[in-house]
Amino acid sequence: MDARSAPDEDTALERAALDVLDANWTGTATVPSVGRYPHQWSWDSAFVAIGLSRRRWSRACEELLSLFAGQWSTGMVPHIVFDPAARDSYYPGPSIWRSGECAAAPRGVPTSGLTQPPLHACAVWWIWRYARDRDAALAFVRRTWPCLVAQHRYLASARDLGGEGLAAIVHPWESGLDDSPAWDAPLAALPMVGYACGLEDWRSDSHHDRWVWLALRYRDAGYGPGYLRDEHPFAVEDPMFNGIWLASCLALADLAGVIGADGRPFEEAAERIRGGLLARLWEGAFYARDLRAGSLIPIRTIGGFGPLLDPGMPATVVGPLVELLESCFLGPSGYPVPSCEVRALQFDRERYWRGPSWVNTNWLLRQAAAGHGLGALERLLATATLRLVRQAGFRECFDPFDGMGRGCRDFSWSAALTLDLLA
Ligand code: 9WN
Repeated sequence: MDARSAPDEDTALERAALDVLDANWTGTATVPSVGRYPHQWSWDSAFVAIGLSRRRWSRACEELLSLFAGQWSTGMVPHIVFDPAARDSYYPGPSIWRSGECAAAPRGVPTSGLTQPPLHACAVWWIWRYARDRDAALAFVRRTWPCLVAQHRYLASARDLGGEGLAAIVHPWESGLDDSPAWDAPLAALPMVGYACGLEDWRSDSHHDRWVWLALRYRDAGYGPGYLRDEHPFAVEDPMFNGIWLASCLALADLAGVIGADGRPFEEAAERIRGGLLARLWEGAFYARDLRAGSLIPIRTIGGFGPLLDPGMPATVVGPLVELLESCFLGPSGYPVPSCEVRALQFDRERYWRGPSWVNTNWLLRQAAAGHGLGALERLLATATLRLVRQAGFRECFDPFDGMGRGCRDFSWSAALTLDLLA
């Protein structure tokens, strides 16, 4: 059935999505989920702003402005901006990150010390594009422009740990794809035993302990760029993070035209990232590069499709990528797109980024398909995603075989991006 064929159903779905977003709105930002994630997350807010831009334009602006209130003086946009009024139910919370002790962090706005995929320039472009009040839109672009430029400058300087133009993530949480099997090997290689963080000795082998250990180590080094370059044991060039960064560079080049700034530096940055992706992460498919091990991580995940977000990717790369998507991700799953190649040993249909399908990555791939003129793929991804939320609701993620909802309910980006798909 065509998932877009029934107007009454569409209206009901739109209403339900707006209800979720209203319920998750704190007055200044949208939390991903009231119970499980009671603060503001960075790339979640970008997706929410995109979804709201055609329905609640001013709130889409507020969403990004409240996120930028947490931006560090280095330009880093933190992956969490904490709401001091929220129940302290999320771990690790502000008392673990201790951003207030770091001179670069904003005063009075507790944040994490990590970042997340830099989708924000794309979100600002969306807000600009769909504004009815063109003066207000121009004012918004002018206001956010310095934040976006600083964010991109930070990535190009402090995060080019490989020295070849790509940004490195320094923690799996920075990828947004937290427990992706792509991070198993670099996590397993962490020299954890013997490091006492003040809370306890680390002897556990669980992913969660390794995530926290890594965050604490970075914190104890004062969140410094020199430490990241020379000592931090986790540094990975991720194709999804860099694909999103590239798309945002192109959005910045377009936004430059809006405010009469020079867009060329951002076009050049996009070219540099494209060159880095092809030279460093492409080997018949895109893989993440473990900078500490000095090698590619040989597992194909949803992250490997991030570079498709670049409309300038050559056909010699787009062709094989689409073939891979169709044969190893779309074909074997009834409810695409699984977050890990279905035949991989690490694939797990029940565990977050190790198998389930997600609305946000479906939406990103749909954008990518549109950018390459792949109309059939674009429609398939939209239809499949709407089918998921119609059948299971705005869940955090979905079983790729039977479409059953997984993770929390009433999840903001699932609702927000549904609005965009219905628009
Ligand atoms: C850690 C909020 C975030 C998303 C991530 C998702 C999950 C957090 C967690 O939730 O990560 O940042 O506690 O697992 O993996 O993509 O931004 O929705």
